[in-house]
Amino acid sequence: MVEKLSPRAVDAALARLKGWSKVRGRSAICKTLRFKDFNEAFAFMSRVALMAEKMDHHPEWFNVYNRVEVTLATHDAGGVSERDIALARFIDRIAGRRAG
Ligand code: H2B
Repeated sequence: MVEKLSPRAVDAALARLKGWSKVRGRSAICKTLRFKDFNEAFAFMSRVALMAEKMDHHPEWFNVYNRVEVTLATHDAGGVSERDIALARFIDRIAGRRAG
């Protein structure tokens, strides 16, 4: 069973990620990414979806055209765990320079 990280550990992890912040009122982290167009946004989502399946760890997300809002939390742990940090790191790595 994966452990929920302490608020301090979440802060420490956020400092090493790009553009992620804490969600108010719950233990979760979020980031909004913007792409050139829907095609790029959806390509990004497809890559994340494949990784999410591989990790058995799935994002909460919302897409409108070129914007993707991603929220990560580990439902089984009731908050942010190392799995969310790992997925966030993957997202930062594949999102490239354009998305921020
Ligand atoms: N994704 C996320 N974000 N949190 C979870 O706790 C989780 C998941 N649990 N994906 C997985 C699936 C679980 O429901 C399955 C049964 O392994």
